[in-house]
Amino acid sequence: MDAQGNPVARTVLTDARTGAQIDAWDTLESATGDGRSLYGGTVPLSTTSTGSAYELKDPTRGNTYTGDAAGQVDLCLLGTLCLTRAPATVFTDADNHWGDGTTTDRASAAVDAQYGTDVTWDYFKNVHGRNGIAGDGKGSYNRVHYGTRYNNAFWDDTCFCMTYGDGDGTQMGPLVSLDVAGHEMSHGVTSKTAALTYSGESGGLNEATSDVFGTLVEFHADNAKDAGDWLIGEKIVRSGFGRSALRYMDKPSKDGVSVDCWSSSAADLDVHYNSGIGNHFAYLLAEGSGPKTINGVAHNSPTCDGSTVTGIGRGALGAIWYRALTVYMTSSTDYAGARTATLNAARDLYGAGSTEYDAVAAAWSAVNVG
Ligand code: ASN
Ligand code: ZN
Ligand code: CA
Repeated sequence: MDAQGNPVARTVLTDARTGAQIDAWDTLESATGDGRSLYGGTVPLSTTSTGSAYELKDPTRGNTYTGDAAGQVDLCLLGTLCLTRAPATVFTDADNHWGDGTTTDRASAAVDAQYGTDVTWDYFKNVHGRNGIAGDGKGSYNRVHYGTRYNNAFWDDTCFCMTYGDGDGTQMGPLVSLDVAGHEMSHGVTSKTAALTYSGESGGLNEATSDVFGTLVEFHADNAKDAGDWLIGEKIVRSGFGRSALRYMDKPSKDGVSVDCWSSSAADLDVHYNSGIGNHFAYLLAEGSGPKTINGVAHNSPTCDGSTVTGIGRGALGAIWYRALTVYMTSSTDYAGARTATLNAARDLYGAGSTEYDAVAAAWSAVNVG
């Protein structure tokens, strides 16, 4: 193990007569490859050379790797108590050029998942100074091709890993897009920080946190093949799904199930629906109210109180939300508490009475919080 907890296989060459060390080197070496992804074009990949082949494992990002779940499913009791985790066999490749950009090659979805993990790692490291999901430099892993026609992806604290289905092909394709990868990995960040309880309003904030960072990850990638927008899952939905994305952060109610505005019954909703309040706040804070075309995608955000909100940009949103999440929110934080937490964060970062501080207050008021 090195200082970061990464496995190191050291080969030592010794003089057979004297036993003296002649040379020593690490057999696991970082190599630069590339992959043809399903959604992001050809992307660079940092992989591990084993000498005879390459593994889809990134020594520069805590040995985060991607494995093939090969259609297996976990065995769980009561929905959550999982006795076994299907082993994921790390992908290997002979020439370090991975996938073919289509589902014909099982490695293509793995390229997207590994790329999504890379970009998310870089986003948290470069923008927030966070070294890995847990902040300890250690990587996680991805399992792709989980189950059969499985229309979901999820983060699991117990394995510290992400799991992706291939979708049923009618409603969804493989769930390995950048925003979904960023969403799932951010559940790991939340669990290691505020640990927002996954029900009621705190659950909505947990989900909103993942949508916010999943979106900021998508923007951070700056990949023209999957440019940033405030939709979640626009790359994975198919015509059978009946709409263009899983969720719409500018106006969450566009999905037919989420809410745009806080009310006293918000806590009763599924966490993927009352997250709309937090998503709507985040959009308004970054981009402002009214119509706005971003990377060719039309957005249009209303306010619940008829006010006009002027956005302060995605960078300020990310800084404020991250500080609120890691310093001020706790497991039981609700929307009123999130208003206080983000105002505290904005005060720390920009000062009380700053444009940013006032915008946080205005954006929460615009979604009926406070
Ligand atoms: N994809 C979902 C999510 O991450 C899975 C779940 O319901 N937990 O929120
Ligand atoms: Zn989620
Ligand atoms: Ca998106």
